[in-house]
Amino acid sequence: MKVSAITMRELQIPLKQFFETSFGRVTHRRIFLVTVDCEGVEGWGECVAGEGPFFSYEWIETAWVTIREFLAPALLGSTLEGAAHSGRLMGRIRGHNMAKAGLENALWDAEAKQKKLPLWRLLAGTRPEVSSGVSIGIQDSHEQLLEKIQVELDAGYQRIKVKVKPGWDIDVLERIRARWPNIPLSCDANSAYRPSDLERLRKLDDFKLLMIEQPLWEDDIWHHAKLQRELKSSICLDESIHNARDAETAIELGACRIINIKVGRVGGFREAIALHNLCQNSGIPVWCGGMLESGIGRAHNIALSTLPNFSLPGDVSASNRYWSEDIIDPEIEVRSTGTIAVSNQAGLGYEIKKDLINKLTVREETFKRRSAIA
Ligand code: OSB
Ligand code: MG
Repeated sequence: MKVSAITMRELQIPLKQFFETSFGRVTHRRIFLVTVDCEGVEGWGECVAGEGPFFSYEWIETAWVTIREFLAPALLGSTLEGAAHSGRLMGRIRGHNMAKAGLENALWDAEAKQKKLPLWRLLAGTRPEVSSGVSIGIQDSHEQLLEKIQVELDAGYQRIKVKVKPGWDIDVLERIRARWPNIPLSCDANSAYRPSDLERLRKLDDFKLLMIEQPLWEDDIWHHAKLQRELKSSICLDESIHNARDAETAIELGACRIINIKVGRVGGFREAIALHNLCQNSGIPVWCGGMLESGIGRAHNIALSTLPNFSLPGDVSASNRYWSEDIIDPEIEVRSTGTIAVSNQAGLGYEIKKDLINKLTVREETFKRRSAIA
């Protein structure tokens, strides 16, 4: 496949409801779409970098300039055996995994379309449907949170994850467990605790949680290993894992028993699959994380979730939880069994609503071989 053009688009879309984590609240998403043109076949990707450098150092502006200045020039005009080979061309650029993943995943979509295969088949997925859970942000009151949980349980979601931070944790979990003693429940701290919070973390340990996600620093593995020894609950790492080697380190040190795979965080499908395989061979279950994606990133996440070791429900849920109208057709829907059926159409498996995308676009840049055209 030959890469003849790359287009970046920023869309601004309001969330139906704000999403708050320990690192802040977002009310509008800046959605960053990447399109590649490969011999007339268009592939779509989404760069999941956030509105600011809070989840990780990457954010939309660093991703935008890194693609413009380094990653797009590395790919343009090149002939690739397949999307999996794009990483080698981008390898000289250190870090910036979300920027790389936006491009690589667009190439996977193009390759799947060229081969007339559903993307999940090209990734060697095995499941015709994937299990869906929800991630519920910090709310203004306990009552609001309980109401939201009720709505999601009624919709059939297989697992509830709540965001926690010191002060929005023990009381919240007490209220939840008082009402639903046995639902599959987990919590995600997004690095809000320190080892000195051990007594508080021991209290979280008493709520029969499926896992405690990323309690400590976003760049730490060692202290998570020390903490895991102190807790009954499984630690799940998210922010700390950027590639299969990080996972190897974490598993060997005993820093977690579960890993959340986000294809953006690890730099694309090639590395996500390597990480998945490593975990599978080490007996570590994985699940697919979410980054408040539009339908395009969501479709990529669904395809990835069809791999066999995605044995826990992911944070990939229905479009209508986030958007009044999604940019793909049909929108992502979750059945009353808490599962998402996988599309068997070629590529991503969904139609792209170009008119809606044009309406929501606030900036756009296209690069063709050699010269950049704004
Ligand atoms: O840590 O999993 C996270 C959203 C933004 C940044 C980080 C995270 C999240 C979520 C939301 O938990 C998952 C989703 O519904 O997309
Ligand atoms: Mg997380």
